[in-house]
Amino acid sequence: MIFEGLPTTPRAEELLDKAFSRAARTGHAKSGHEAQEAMLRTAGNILSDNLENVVVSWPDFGFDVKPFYYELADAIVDVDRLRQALAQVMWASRQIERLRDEYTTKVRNSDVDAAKKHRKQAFARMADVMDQIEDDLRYIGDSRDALRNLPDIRPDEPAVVVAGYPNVGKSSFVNEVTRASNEIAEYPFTTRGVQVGHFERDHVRYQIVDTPGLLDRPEDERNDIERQAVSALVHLADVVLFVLDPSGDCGYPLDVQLELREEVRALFDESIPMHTVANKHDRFEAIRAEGVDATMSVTEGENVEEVLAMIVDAAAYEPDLPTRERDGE
Ligand SMILES: Nc1nc2c(ncn2[C@@H]2O[C@H](COP(=O)(O)OP(=O)(O)OP(=O)(O)O)[C@@H](O)[C@H]2O)c(=O)[nH]1
Ligand SMILES: [Mg+2]
Repeated sequence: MIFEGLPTTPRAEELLDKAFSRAARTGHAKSGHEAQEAMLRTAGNILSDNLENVVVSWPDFGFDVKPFYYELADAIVDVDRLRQALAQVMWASRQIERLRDEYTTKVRNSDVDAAKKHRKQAFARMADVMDQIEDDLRYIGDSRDALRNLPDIRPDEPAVVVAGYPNVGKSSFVNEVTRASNEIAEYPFTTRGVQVGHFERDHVRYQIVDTPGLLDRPEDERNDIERQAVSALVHLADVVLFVLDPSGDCGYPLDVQLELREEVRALFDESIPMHTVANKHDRFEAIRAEGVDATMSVTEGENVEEVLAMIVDAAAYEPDLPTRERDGE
């Protein structure tokens, strides 16, 4: 995952403290012009190097970040704002280098008292620059914290998106089929998160996405983040599994659940297959609804494997095979 290794972002205050206290130590070890010059160089270098490191630790959103990840990232943070913040921090790094060089010349060309004044003025101006990017550093730090924990969603791996009203058994199903891989990652799209798990069939790794409270609401009740999350999911899905609970234990009558199914169907491209499974078969006899592809009971372990086989078939994933060299080449 491209955002995984991002280091913590220092705060402006923190960097200033570090730069000025190291500078003071360097200054103590010397005297006269030399002390002032060494202080300038130390503080200037620490600030500009640390700021530059913040920026270069990020992938370049214009080049290195694939559209899919860009969209995911943009669902969680404002990528434009983040890119602006990174540009500001780069500017600050250069600005502090310029101040370092400008004042080094001044310090060298003046008497000791004036040299000290110049050095102090340089520090004040460096602190000003740091003040100007205080919010940018905070935004970068918050973005890093939010993006670092994105689970490894891979656009090139087949993905099953599981939808349906609350309490119908979506998580029960996802937990059951991902038990072997024993890892489900949280994705902070919504207040309740989106979970991504994996399972393997015929040596192909599938992603299965649990979407509590995300797809079970009308479009106009979603906030911006949720809308973008839905849009990312819509692009990711290779197959949708819609889970019904005909027993009504979940608290939603069957006709209401079927209405939601239509809404979910409309969200995804027509080319994306959607299958409907009626869960909690231990709690109802027969289901009278159109377009139900299977029944199962996750808690009783009834038909779960078959439902999985059905969606794997629907995803019809063909791993890329190495293309054979043509004759005559
Ligand atoms: N009787 C019965 N209960 C089930 C079955 N599958 C799930 N449940 C129960 O239904 C309840 C809700 O299941 P969850 O898997 O949490 O439902 P969910 O769709 O993930 O719900 P949200 O996360 O709120 O959207 C739990 O108490 C499950 O134990 C089933 O096949 N039969
Ligand atoms: Mg759940």
